[in-house]
Amino acid sequence: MDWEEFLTPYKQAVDELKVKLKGMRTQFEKEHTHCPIEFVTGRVKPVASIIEKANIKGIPLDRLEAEMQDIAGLRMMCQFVDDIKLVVGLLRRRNDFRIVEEKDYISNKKPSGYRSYHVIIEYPVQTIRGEKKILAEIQIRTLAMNFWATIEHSLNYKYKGRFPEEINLRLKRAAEAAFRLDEEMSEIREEIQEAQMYFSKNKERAERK
Ligand code: 0O2
Repeated sequence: MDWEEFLTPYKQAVDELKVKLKGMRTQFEKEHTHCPIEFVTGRVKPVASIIEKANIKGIPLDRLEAEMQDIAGLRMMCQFVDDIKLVVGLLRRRNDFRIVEEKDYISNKKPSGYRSYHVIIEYPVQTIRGEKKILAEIQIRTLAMNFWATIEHSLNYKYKGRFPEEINLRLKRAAEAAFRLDEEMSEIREEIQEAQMYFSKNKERAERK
């Protein structure tokens, strides 16, 4: 398997999608309206992780393109839970890719405590041999959901999912705390947004002087 050749369109897709999704943020900033997107990241899954996941899920290497949805992965972080719906709505209205599946791990959190909204897209990459459609996964989550998932992911790397009981308990409690943090922030959402808008306008005024 020539991994470099296989991953080239995925790298291109991640680069392009990062520009496009970050562009959404810039457009909100220009309008001085509340920006539902805090920041955007993207990555191509490392080869070792692709092989490991393929083994676990029993995906033959010649079926990766059709069956592994997150070789190209984008992440959009939001301040508030309600922003996630807004962002998903914006993604649904775009016509530069097709949504093939949506996974709502916010209404239905995973047994691990993981919460996030996943949108699987089919993205057309333009190559010198014509168009190639690839699958990509956009994860949309709040900063609190991201904090928890990042920590859990690194612990998972160390313990391979077999957490000692103490860590397991702490992770469950941390997931509940992240959920409550999101709820608390939603309660004072309007107050926070007014303050942020005031700050953003003043900053622009100061820069113009
Ligand atoms: P990495 O290292 O992020 O690339 P499914 O059969 O649909 O249940 P699948 O195909 O794994 O399973 O899709 P799913 O569940 O939507 O998960 C895809 C990605 O979501 C994962 O990629 C993680 O990034 C994230 N994710 C899902 N569950 C968890 C979780 O319990 N904890 C954390 N921290 N992240 C999670 P990878 O390949 O696991 O990892």
